[in-house]
Amino acid sequence: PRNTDSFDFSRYHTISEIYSFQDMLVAENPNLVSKIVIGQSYEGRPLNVLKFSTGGTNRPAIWIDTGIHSREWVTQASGTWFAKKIVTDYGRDPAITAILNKMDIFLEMVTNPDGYYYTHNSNRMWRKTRKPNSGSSCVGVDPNRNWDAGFGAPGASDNPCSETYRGPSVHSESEVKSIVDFVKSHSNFKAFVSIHSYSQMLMYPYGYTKTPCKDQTELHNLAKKAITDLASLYGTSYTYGSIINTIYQASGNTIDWTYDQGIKYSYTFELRDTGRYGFILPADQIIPNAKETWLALMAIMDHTSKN
Ligand code: ING
Ligand code: ZN
Repeated sequence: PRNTDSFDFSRYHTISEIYSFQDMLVAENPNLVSKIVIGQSYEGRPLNVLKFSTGGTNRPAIWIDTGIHSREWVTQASGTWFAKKIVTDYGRDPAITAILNKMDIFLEMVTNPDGYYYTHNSNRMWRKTRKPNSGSSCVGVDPNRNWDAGFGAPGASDNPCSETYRGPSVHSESEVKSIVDFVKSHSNFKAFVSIHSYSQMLMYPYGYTKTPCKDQTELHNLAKKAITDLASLYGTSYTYGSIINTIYQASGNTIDWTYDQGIKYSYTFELRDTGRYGFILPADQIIPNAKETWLALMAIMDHTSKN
């Protein structure tokens, strides 16, 4: 495609197609969208973040990432759809316009680019990063177990061959450390949403402990509102709650770290479906999935901007 209007959101795209989509979106919307390279992956690919901003300096901000697990293709695809939705609706939809007049949105669409490339070219079911592990022939670390939040606790593996290998040390993965450094230096994130698939869930901290987080009541009520809005479109049913009570114990996960950094509205999604197709979700579900998820994101962003 020559522009983002002719980008086909109803199909899955390669990493180079997504990178060129990002550059086209920036070129078409220079007053709203810019691209920030927050680091590079183990194999040297850029870690691109799109910034949606209508001005100001270091405004309170919302972070959204998709594709930290490479095989969860509906998430990267949804990320591209969200980006187009923001530029299309800004100035037309009063709700997103009000949010963007107060806050910035940062969107990392391909959070694990080496893994994403590998799912297209070698193994469709690859989940982890692609960094070799010393002393093992198994490759990669689970980037959703590598964060400094209960690192080493139950809910992750110390075996490099495991799909949930936590890595040799906290933030050992460049794809994780680059976000850590960016979030710390920005220091004004109010919401952080990390998007996975599949299972149809909306979760908040914690994953590493059963101890309820201090904002549990507010996060629970907002999650209920968000999944109710989501279901209003096509009736898709989501469960919700803390990570450990909703899916399983998971230590070193992204949003436990962001929450403990003081980012109150830390959420993680598991998008469609509930297992019929799993990671290999048919492409004709990309747009309906993205549209319903957007309603939940809007609920979270709207609440964040008013609190
Ligand atoms: N499931 C998640 C996993 O990393 C999860 C569940 C999500 C745990 C968010 C903690 C935080 O195991 C998938 N499908 O990746
Ligand atoms: Zn995942």
